[in-house]
Amino acid sequence: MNTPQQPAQPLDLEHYWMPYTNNRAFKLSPRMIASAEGMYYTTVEGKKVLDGLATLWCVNAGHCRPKIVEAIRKQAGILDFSSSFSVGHPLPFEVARRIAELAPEGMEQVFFVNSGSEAVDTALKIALAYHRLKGEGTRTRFIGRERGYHGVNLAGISVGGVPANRKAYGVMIPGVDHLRHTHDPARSAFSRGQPAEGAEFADELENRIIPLHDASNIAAVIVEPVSGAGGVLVPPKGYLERLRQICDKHGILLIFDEVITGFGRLGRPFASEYFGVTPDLITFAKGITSGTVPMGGVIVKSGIYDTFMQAAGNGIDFFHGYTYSGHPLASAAALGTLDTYAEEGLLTRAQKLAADFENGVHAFKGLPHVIDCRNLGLIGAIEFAPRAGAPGARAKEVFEKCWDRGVFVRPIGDNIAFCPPLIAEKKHLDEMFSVTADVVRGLS
Ligand code: PXG
Repeated sequence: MNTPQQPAQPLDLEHYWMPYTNNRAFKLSPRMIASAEGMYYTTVEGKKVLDGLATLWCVNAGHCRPKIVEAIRKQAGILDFSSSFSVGHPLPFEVARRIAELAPEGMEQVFFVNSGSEAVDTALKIALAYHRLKGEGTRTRFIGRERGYHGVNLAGISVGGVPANRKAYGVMIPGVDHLRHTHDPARSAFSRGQPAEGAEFADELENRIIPLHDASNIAAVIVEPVSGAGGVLVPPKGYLERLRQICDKHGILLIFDEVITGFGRLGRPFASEYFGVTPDLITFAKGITSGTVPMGGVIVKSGIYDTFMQAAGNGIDFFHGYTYSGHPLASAAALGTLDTYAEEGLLTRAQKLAADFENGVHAFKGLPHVIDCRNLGLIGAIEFAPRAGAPGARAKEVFEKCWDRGVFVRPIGDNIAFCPPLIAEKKHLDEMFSVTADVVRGLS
């Protein structure tokens, strides 16, 4: 049992500007978590709340798992910090080796950062520098996708396609175009798993975007294999394969942003393996440490790494890196997490739960206002018809009422997303879905 730290005096909420939060509403009526264990949080009032979103799509091993906690504790007393700039320490080398073992064949090198947003900007910079080293320095454009979420840094929101994340920030980085999203409720609502229709959405790359910009100006295409924060959009069958073929044909790098799908979400270590499509770069974060200590990274095809090494002569090969790249505590947390995943078979466990999860998601069909149910592996969403004049209100109400009844799920626009830790058992799925369904039945 974890004993939460109690503040010395009543909390002053005034000074912390919370991210992605309605600060005024929160501070009037805070939802405050004191501790967590396994599948559950405990609030400061002592209420248990089932974590139906692996917190923010990251706590894949569940909360406060002993091996991970112990690895972090121990490392803090051995080597608190040492950088990776020209001097090193052993841990990130070992983490990189373990990740390369899990990654698709031919993707052997890992560059570490501290978040998904940094991973995305790093991958885009690798793409630019790579083409320049190959003598194709005109390849400077990036192609993202509508409803894509690639973090919050300026390059990430530029290739991203969530309007609210872009609206306040002007032109962002130039030279970006977007594929259309793959959400197609007219043909594909209530698809179980991958929609059968829609592979041809990928053809827009070849039919519109490449003719418009010319392939010689395009560095990379970046997509989430399954988009998460954009509302859980599952790729149509054949879509990712088509993107891969078109990129190959035109010398364009393909980046899979696996910040959510990495580390077991679809029942394989990476979604790339699940779909049988190998990108040139994979971004990851979240699940690498099961959310415990910030860490992210980019896995690259060996040919890309080799290009940098060959071109560098005696100098630095990549003018990029963060003070905390390969941080000892994050690396220790990653090793504890990877051990936990291996010992408990968590990176393939979603396969066992996927059928129950799919049935649970699709049991919402027919409930009030539900216009779509989507799922793959252990990620899913239900979508409501927007309330007249108040888009997003239904999902927000479901989130709040579920929280009050001890289940944490995430509202995204008019969607409710489900993404439980990979240690979930059927009883947890039942609890998550039955509480949510009860709340949905009462929706006006
Ligand atoms: N790429 C993807 C695919 C993500 O889901 C990031 C990059 C950025 O990661 P960092 O570590 O910089 O946050 C993410 C993060 C939501 C939500 O609204 C989703 C994320 C983060 C916070 C909220 O569901 N995904």
